[in-house]
Amino acid sequence: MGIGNFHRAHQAWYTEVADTDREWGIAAFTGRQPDIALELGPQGGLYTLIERGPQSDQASIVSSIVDVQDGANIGRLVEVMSRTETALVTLTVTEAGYRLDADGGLNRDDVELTSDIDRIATNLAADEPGPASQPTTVLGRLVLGLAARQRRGSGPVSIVCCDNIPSNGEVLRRAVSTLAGWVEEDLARWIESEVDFVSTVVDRITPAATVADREIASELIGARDVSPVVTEPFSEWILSGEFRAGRPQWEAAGARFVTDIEPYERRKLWLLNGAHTILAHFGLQRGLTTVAEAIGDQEGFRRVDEFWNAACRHLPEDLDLGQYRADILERFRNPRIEHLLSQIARDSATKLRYRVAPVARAELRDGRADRSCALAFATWMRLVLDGYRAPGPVDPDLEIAVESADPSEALLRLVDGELADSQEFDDAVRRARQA
Ligand code: CS2
Repeated sequence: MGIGNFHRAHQAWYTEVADTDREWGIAAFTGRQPDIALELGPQGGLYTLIERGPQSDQASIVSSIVDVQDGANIGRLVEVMSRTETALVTLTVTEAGYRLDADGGLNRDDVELTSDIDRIATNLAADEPGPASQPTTVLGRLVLGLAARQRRGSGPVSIVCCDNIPSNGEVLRRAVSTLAGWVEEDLARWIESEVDFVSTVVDRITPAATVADREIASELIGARDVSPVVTEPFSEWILSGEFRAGRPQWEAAGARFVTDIEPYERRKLWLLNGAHTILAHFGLQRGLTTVAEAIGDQEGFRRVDEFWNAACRHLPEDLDLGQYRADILERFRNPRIEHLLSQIARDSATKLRYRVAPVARAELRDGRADRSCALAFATWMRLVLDGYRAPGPVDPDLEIAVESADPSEALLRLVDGELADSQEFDDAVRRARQA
């Protein structure tokens, strides 16, 4: 579920490389918009993956996606998910796609989500479900697919969350079980016993491809491709969980399976994604466009470095953090990867919650209101209050916070209640806003 560039540069590529016997195939469903299905469908799911190194491009054709569908095609989703041979559902729908609140629970005020409860119930009761009974949220669609699987007795399945959320498997388990329980207690119980939720750390910088990239791809492969994906050579996938229904041998393509994933999650979300979010707001405010430009700016680098120092105080030392930091810098500086800051600045409230807030909270517990974290919040607030909005759908909660009597407090609360309750941190953010 979710067939954006990242899924195609990551899980589809791992499956392609690992599954040399061609035992597996991905039925891919778009998320918010059907566009990629319209592009990829006529190509039979095939596309070029351009690995863009600092010096040159390398192209390969990925063929692991065997069926491409508009996510709104619920009938097809239900049919695929209820087949016994369907073993896995991966999700790449962005952090905000899960519609969680600041405490990590399902947002009960979310109208789409609550409407999905009725839609799922109506759908399950109907012989031929009509359009009004089609869930529209990712979680709603997933729950309906699982209900169909339960009814057909197709056995266990693994759900593999591939979005940048800490404990993403557990978080998804809670969200899916909660939503399922609102529909039907029995379904929630079946999910608890038959569905494996796998936590993962995913990493591969994948900027949006441009029109020029289509030509480059077509030239490299000697055929027309309207939907290539550009990515960096680096890639990482760490997974933790059960796969009762089986899985491709992703380790053959470099994936790692671990029992304790938490330290890896923190390392990646804080150091790489945290730096991205800091650079995005800082760079946009300075009139910069790409990550490479923002990290090339002395002040941009300084802000990241200070934040990393704070984050590393709360990471295990045996994770080779010095090397990890050096590698990130090299990846960010890849001058041929045009990673737009505006792409990263989407859904910033949710991103700050997972990437910067945990470091700020850990520092507070040690008695410090960390300056680099406060500055990260302050820079975002200034940008938003100056009227900047990243391309994409309007976030009504953000607009309410901006219009409130005390936007500084309201924006902080939108990200993290604990930080907003801390007088010390709130003061530090206000000081940073004035600096
Ligand atoms: C980025 C991520 O857009 C963003 O918020 O921080 O997409 C980042 O590029 C990936 O997580 C890299 O693995």
